[in-house]
Amino acid sequence: MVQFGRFQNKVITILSLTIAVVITSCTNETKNDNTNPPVKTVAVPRIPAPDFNADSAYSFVKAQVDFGPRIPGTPAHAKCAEYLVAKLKSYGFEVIVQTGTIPTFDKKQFTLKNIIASYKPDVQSRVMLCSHWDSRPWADADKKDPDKPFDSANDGPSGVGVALEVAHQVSIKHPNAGVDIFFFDLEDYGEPGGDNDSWCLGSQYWAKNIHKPNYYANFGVLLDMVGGPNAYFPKEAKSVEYASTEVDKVWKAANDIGYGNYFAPQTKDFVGIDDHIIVNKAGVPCIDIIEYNQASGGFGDYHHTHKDNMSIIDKNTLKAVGQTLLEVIYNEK
Ligand code: AHN
Ligand code: ZN
Repeated sequence: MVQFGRFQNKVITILSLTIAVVITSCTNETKNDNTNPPVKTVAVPRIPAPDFNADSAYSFVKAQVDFGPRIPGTPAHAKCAEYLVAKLKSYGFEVIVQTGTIPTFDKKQFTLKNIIASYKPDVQSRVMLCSHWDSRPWADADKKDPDKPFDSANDGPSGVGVALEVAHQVSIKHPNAGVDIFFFDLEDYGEPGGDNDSWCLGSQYWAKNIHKPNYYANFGVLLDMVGGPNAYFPKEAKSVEYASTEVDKVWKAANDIGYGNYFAPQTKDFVGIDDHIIVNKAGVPCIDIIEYNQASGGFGDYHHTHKDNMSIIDKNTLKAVGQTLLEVIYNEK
């Protein structure tokens, strides 16, 4: 048997592709006498990703909202954690619940629960998906009842719902890469206009207490407010700063499969703090898919208001984001 090294294999692959191109040129082209053959580009074959089921993702968003606001310290929060853990386990993921006692800016204390789930934990090449699963305790951006809780369907559950449906598809058709899903707690308990450190308490805790020695992923994608109708996802500036290659990869995948109307080429700097910044500082390149509102030049008008409920969750947006993620995951070497 002749053994080929990696280099020879590459040469053989390139030769075969060239032969294939020559054959197709001969059969498909009408003959012309031009001595310069037409320049051909060979498309890299994409690995078919499974279909992301937006109805299923929507039902996962609704299931969270149906518990009531998932405010730290409440029964709804505790029950939702159980639901998320059970769901991830049912898809064959290995689940760790990281707990810690965390003080908040308003001098309270909560038991934080970061839910960390791994598919094929021993595979080296890994993709990380993250979202926060807690609800902000107050609709403090609303003129009416700013101190009351709100459903928070897009802020938290949309990202969690998309990630759960990715987990569901991964359980049916196995990708080559490993997949880690991080549901961070206590992201949204920050002080309005206050210190950045008052936000993202779950991811900050994880960064200081990494769940596994030497944990690493090729890159991470944070999903934040990924369910609004006609959502506009520009390239988020901090993501570009920390992980421009990964931003370009995800945005290209989205455009390749027809979701260029959601994933726009512009870069917008509108996120002061979010979990991806903490993950980047912990050493894993991480990008944020987050809705930008062109009218306000910032977050959507529902953000931290009573408008953020199931009525603003659009299956088409969940599909655009989820299908893009599957496209990236199944093509990850
Ligand atoms: C602030 O609102 C300060 N940062 C954005 C992080 C966030 C909150 N995303 C959803 N809710
Ligand atoms: Zn929020």
